[in-house]
Amino acid sequence: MSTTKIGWIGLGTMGNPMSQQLIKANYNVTVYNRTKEKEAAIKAQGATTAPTPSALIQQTDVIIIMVSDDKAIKDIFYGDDGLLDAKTSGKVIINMSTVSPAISKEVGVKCLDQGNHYLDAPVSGSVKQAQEGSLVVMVGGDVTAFEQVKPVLEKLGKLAIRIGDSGAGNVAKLAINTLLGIAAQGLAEAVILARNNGIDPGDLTTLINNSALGSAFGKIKGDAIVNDNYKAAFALKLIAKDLRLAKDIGLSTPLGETVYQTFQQAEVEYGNEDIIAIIKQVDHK
Ligand code: NA7
Repeated sequence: MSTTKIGWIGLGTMGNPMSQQLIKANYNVTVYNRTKEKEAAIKAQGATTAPTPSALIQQTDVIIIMVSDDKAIKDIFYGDDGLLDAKTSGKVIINMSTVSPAISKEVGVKCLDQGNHYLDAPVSGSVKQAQEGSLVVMVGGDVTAFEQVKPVLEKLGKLAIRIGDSGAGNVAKLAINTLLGIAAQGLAEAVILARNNGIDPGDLTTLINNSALGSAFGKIKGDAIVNDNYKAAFALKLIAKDLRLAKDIGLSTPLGETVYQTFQQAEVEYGNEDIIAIIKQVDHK
């Protein structure tokens, strides 16, 4: 068993399989989730639990956070019994959630004042990659802290690279997810154009997947369209959130603006469905 004690906060769609990877890799893992029922599965695999973020940081060395958004980060750091309440130093806190660069810079400074390091380390990849430990991890923050936790990050991802100072990981992630939104809407619009002119969507996606445009994303989402399966692997409301964050840091280009508008509108009706439910929004136009 590794001697590094891991504290894990956030057992949602991504956090649950990711934290399980660390148990499989023989780390000692302590978890905290706001909704306690979600702790049962990982407890059954050998994790212990902490009642609050403050208790969790005191018991562990490396704290990994995988929660929804900036609000969740604020609650976890600044809330009663939050991470910043603890009198403890020498820890590395890794925030793998997709949040704004601004919140990372803000809590990064607070962590340093506390005597701890903060890294922003969002991931590219979905549930399948989380289960396989094959995510792509992009890190912003202190070089030495990054080198210290790199072996842990490499259990979660096939690639973990530091790309700059605090907030840099968040910026890279927002750029990638802008491309993701454009790819989803682009695939949806191509299928609609073909279908409206008598081409079977399954035939079109087969052609796309065997062309130079073929991709893992296109294959999975093309199958989802053909099978009319919009169960969220990556919830549409999350990409809508990411596009808002991207807009906050300057997204204003033609495709960026369009995809931003389309996803904000789609979120109202299809927010809890998968990102590729964007096809239902553009089909209504
Ligand atoms: P999920 O499945 O929606 O999970 C979200 C997690 O965040 C879950 O553990 C939530 O706890 C937790 N959460 C949300 N709000 C709060 C607050 N206010 N306080 C504490 N904990 C909170 O998201 P995913 O796993 O799909 O995605 C995680 C990130 O990766 C996200 O940034 C994506 O954009 C990418 P709960 O169980 O609801 O109590």
